[in-house]
Amino acid sequence: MEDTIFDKILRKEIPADVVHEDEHILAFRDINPQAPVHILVIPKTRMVSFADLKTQDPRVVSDFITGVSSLAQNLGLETDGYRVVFNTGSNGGQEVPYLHAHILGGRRLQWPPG
Ligand code: IU
Repeated sequence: MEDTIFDKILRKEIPADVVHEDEHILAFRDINPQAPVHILVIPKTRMVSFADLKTQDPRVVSDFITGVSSLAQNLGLETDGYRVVFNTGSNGGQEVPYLHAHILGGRRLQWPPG
């Protein structure tokens, strides 16, 4: 698998504005935020995209998704709501080939996305 900028952030070779880290996930602020709160969450188990989740150990999937949900709560986003996005592949607009969830909140988001 290609070494990406997120691998380097995980290894602390590149700085990032980390908001949460535990044994399963790392979460940091997006450098080009699209909402007042825009966090990227990556699993420590390396995967390219959302498409890889179906072949993972269910505990890995659960730890990742539960981590995203808990983080959104801890960020105070549950009251007004938020959005979780997994851009997947080229049509999905995925630029970094390391699975990441975007958590977007802090404003009323538009639908449908472009
Ligand atoms: P995408 O889903 O792969 O398109 O999203 C990649 C995101 O990673 C995008 O929102 C970038 O602004 C963000 N990002 C970052 O936060 N830090 C970086 O060093 C790089 C991209 I490169």
